[in-house]
Amino acid sequence: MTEIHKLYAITHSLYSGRARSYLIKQGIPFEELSTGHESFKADVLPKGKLPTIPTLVTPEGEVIRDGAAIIEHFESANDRPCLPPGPKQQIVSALFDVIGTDGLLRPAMHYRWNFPGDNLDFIRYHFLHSQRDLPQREEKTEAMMDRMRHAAMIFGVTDETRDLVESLYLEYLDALNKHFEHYPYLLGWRPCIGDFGLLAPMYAHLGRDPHPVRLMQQRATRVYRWVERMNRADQDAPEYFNAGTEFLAEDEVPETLLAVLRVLAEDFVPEGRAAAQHINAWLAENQPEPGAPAVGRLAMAMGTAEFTLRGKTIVALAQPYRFFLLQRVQAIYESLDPSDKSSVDEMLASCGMSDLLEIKLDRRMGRSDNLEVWL
Ligand SMILES: N[C@@H](CCC(=O)N[C@@H](CS)C(=O)NCC(=O)O)C(=O)O
Repeated sequence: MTEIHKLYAITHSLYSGRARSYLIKQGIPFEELSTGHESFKADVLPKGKLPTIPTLVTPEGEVIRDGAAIIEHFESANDRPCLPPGPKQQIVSALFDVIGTDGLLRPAMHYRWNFPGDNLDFIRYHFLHSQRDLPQREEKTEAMMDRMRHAAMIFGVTDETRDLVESLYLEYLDALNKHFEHYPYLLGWRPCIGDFGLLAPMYAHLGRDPHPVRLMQQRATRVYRWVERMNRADQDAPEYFNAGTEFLAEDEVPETLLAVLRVLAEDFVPEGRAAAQHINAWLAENQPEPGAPAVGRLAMAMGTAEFTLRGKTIVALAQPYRFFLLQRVQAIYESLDPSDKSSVDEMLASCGMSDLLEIKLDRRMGRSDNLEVWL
């Protein structure tokens, strides 16, 4: 038996970037394989249940599907190296994890799919080579790409909203760039869970596809450096001359990071409210059995929710996964004593995120047999 983990993933996949970075940073030896390998269909999928990446196979043969579950597998076994000690920092870390994996899909899809002149050949290479060289490979590539091309629209980018999506992204990018003037990671000198979540959209799409990566390099060099840093095992912070090694002391959440959250709150909060309302109506109508899967592929989506942002209407896919991760933020809050709760309340109010503690689905979600399920 080998000690090497197998990570089924691929370079251009959004969610893969999160798990890969975690394995790199934690020094966990792994080999990366695409799902085009025979072993994926034959051995992994029956246990992973859905053909999504990342999916991890441990040296003992355990299969773990889903980036959050992969990270949790190692965190729980190793004394939680990526959980900051303070309550405010824990909340911020968990919040960036949700925002990264679910709150930045709109710009990620927009900058990948709506700049075909710069991006298309590059993207096609990756979709093509994620599969074996079988006769229908070209056809399958086009079909896969068409399915994903629609994703930009499904998440709310249209001719009417495009300028708005871009302005919001650029404001966020500028704010994050400013934050990294002071620290190499979100909460100081080492990555927290939130860094990995945030890397998901910031690597494969926004920090690697030709059009958006140029934008990032030219406009937000420090963000680009963070993306590089998150893919290296060492701290990779030579440009910080006072570097420490830990999370910031005394549960500090820098004002520069709150400024990032303030921009992100503008769509994340109203979108969350609208999606919760939509999914709650779906739950009331469909009454899924306890244990029924709360996850599917894009095609099996529950529909869209509508919200207003800076005077424009955005219609975007409502996905339960956002609330699965939001439950974790809310659970951290619930576990706090009253004085910690009030300092968290004050922090969230200062960046427009207070409502997130209240936005909930009428049914909780858990995980069973590699699937998110309704409890
Ligand atoms: N919740 C999962 C989502 C994984 C996911 O949707 N991955 C995409 C690639 S970035 C995928 O495999 N899509 C294929 C499909 O949905 O069929 C995670 O965080 O790992």
